[in-house]
Amino acid sequence: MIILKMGGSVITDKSTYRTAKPDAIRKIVGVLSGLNDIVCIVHGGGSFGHIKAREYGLPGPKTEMSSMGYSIVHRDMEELDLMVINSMIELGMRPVSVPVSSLRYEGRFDYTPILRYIDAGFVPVSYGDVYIKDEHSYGIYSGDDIMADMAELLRPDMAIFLTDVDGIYDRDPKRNRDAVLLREISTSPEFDQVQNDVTGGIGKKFESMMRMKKNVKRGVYLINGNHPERIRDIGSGSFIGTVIR
Ligand code: ATP
Ligand code: IP8
Repeated sequence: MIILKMGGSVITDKSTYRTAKPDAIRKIVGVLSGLNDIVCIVHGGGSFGHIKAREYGLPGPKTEMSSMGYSIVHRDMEELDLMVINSMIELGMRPVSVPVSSLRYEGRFDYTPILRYIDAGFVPVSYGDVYIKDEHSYGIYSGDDIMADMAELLRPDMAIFLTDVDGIYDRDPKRNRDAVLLREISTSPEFDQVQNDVTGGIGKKFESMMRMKKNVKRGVYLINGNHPERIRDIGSGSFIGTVIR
């Protein structure tokens, strides 16, 4: 059993509002459609989530402005989600979209609909999303948080995160040409602050990955989503990526 998150850094251009990378989505789905143990897919927001969230004060207190932002961010995330869903259907998968904004009851997320879809043979797809936190405030639940929750519920063999770099490095590989890829890790490196990300960037992602490792049998992987075929190399000597166990 595998759960997988397509990161916003690989399926969108994170610096330009509402800009998807349809070829990257198709390439990833092409590999996923050939695996028979994918049970749940999650995707991030990239430029469909983080840019407007920041602009409208999300996460944060309920105001006229943030309420408008809530609708816009959710609409944009649905648009990105539809691209993922369309690719999956075109490649013969049976996806069903389950947004977490509709799963919040009494201060927690109720994942029963996702579990029902898995039991019925569908591949539920969820994504980082807005949610009503309480009477006075809105939250943003990251795809990384959803992955951690799924790991706890499903106890999968593997959890795979796809981003636009080869794995976890000792420093941001985009800013440091001599950054070193960490192939197997158990403690946190120093992470640079990501300015355009309302859910904490790579540092927060690493925390979620660490949190979930006890619930994942074979390991939590971070792989370059521009080379999704590397998923098939997991466990072999030629594998390129990072595993946390
Ligand atoms: P989203 O939250 O939109 O779904 P994502 O899950 O794809 O995005 P990001 O939060 O954007 O992931 O994190 C990936 C980015 O983190 C990479 O583009 C990389 O440049 C940056 N990064 C910073 N420090 C590191 C590091 N030490 N190792 C790996 N990546 C790093
Ligand atoms: O991109 C947050 O999810 P993430 C998405 O997985 C939004 O961190 C709506 C900003």
